[in-house]
Amino acid sequence: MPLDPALDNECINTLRFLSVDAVQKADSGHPGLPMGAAAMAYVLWTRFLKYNPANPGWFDRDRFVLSPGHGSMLLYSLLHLTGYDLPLEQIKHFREWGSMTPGHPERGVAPGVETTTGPLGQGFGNGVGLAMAEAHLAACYNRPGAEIVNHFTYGMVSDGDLMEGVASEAASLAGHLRLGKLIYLYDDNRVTLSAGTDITFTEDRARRFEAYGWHVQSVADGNDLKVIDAALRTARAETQRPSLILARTHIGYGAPDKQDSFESHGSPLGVDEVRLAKENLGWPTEPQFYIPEKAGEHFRKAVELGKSAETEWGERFSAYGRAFPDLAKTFEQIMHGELPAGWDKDIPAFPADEKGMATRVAGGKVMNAVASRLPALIGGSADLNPSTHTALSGFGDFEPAGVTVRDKQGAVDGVWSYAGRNLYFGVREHGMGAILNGLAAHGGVVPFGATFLIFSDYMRPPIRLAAMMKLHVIYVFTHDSIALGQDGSTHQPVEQLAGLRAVPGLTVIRPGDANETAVAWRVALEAGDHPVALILTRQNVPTLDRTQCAAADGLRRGAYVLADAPNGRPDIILIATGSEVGLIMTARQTLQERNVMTRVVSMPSWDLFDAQPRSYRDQVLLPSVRARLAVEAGASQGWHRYVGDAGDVLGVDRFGASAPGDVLMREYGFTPENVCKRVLAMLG
Ligand SMILES: Cc1ncc(C[n+]2csc(CCOP(=O)(O)OP(=O)(O)O)c2C)c(N)n1
Repeated sequence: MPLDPALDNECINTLRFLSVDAVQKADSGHPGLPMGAAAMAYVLWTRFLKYNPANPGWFDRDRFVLSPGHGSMLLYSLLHLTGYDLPLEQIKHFREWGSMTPGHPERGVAPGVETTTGPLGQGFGNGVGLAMAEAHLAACYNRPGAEIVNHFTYGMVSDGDLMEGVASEAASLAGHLRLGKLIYLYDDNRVTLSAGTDITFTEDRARRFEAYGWHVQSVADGNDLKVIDAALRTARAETQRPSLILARTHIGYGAPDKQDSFESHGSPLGVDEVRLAKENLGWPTEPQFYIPEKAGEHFRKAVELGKSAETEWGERFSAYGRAFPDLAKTFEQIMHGELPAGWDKDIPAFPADEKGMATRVAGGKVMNAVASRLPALIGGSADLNPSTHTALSGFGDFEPAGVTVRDKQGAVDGVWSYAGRNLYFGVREHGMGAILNGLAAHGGVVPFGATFLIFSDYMRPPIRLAAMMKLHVIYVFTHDSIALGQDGSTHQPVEQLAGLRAVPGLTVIRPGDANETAVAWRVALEAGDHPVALILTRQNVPTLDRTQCAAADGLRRGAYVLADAPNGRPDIILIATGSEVGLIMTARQTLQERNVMTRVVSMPSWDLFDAQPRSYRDQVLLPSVRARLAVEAGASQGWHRYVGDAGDVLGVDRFGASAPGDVLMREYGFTPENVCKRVLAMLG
């Protein structure tokens, strides 16, 4: 590309002032970052990034994540100028009701936004997941001379991102994994929302990232296009380490009174300062939203470039399809997120068994039964494989190949490379959550991540983002109640179920026995466009005799009548989830002997139940039967919605304690006797 410094400068100022004008018009937003980081964004987007504005979903595009989402106007300006379907009108309606330009970039709202960012640090983690997905798919599907997966993951990260712990977790893992195609530009402007970093953040960032195993470069002037260009080239050539380019920039660049001040971070510059900034950088003060013709044309070359890049890829993919028809078919399937025919053929049916099986164990069996037919399923735990039972046996370890590893204890076997389907997140739940989002956002993989339910608290930010982004992520949360026992109250979840159920768009399922667990996994794998959390027990629960009660498939509707009063007219409805289903089934026997007729409802998922038509919900929770008892070893919050004001809840509304699980369950009242007592009290 011929060098034309005047044109470059015009393009960069176009980015700056589109952003500044939009923030000013909205009277809200963050002008400082776009002004300071426009130059490096320009270099990346016009010289390196591979994308097709006409098809934002093109599978082999490079991914770009703007981790400091508050700089959204920079991204919107880039998307508009390079020809994405984001009209100037949308820029003019930045932050307005119904616009495609919300305050922080949201996946699915403006085309070209890969992940929803704003909570600092999350985007950093997403990028690691995106790069892991690329590495995995490349290892599985590329063949010598036939590379159908070959793209970079770029990101812009800020001081705030690097301060947040989640970025440290993700950076540590990315360094270990040697993700050479992950490249971050660090907007090193040394100013945050309310302060200079001199009073908050003085560690040596370059050495910190070197210690993580990253390839680190420093650029003294973030407006020096030549140096940025060279640094990006060097980063791309480094295949063994992720790259961080620390580019010294100036927040609010060009604003005479606000450059380098936190005042330019999160408020409009003000009409006068906008005028002064434009004058200072030689920009016409009018009209607003000015796009010089030549700059516009230059940015729009991306349309043609993108089209030919995708066409060329399409031809390569056709040739690949001729050479490797089976692989190509599988690739098409995973790319479109389709489940292959017969994927669930090998899911076991578990025989009735009084002693039973922990649902975490049943879950592990189901995952392993489907794994060979579902190549997209990949995942792992935060250092808890022996406890969560989530290893995919024989499906290999996702690790950099060719590295000598002294101690492979804990590995699963099979390949030792990016083709491995077992991910090792280490003790990094928060990072795991953000990485899972990146994996799912990439597409081509269905990621799962496992830990103890109590530590889902460490993952709440990415979980709510997964739900917001409608990402198909599967969480496996085991050790789901006080019944986990002697690890004590620090490890015993109480309020976590209620907290997860409160997340809009997250399906939470707490299956009652092995067969419900199998159905829960089916629901999770079929979910497609939203996250699902499976809540599983540590302890054994009886595997119900399905010849004596309803089929486990009822789980699909969230709640179902497991066993009914003989005459269909119960005195009371007993409702439970998970490990408490077996308990109310036992209590039912005793009550029946005392002439109390019960209906037993298994209610593994509020979300699935709430989505049913009223008629079905009324069939299950008969409106005429107001005596209802819900039994769940978790916070009672929310249950009154189902038991009504005449009902009762046997829950856990205090912290647990350290003792054997069965002792705790007894002490907390989870016994058939206590259930009967509560029922009899209710019925007077
Ligand atoms: C997790 C999280 N905490 C707090 C905030 C509020 N916040 C938005 S931007 C910001 C500081 C930004 O500093 P930096 O990342 O350096 O961005 P810059 O000021 O350079 O634009 C803060 C604290 C946030 N978005 N996310």
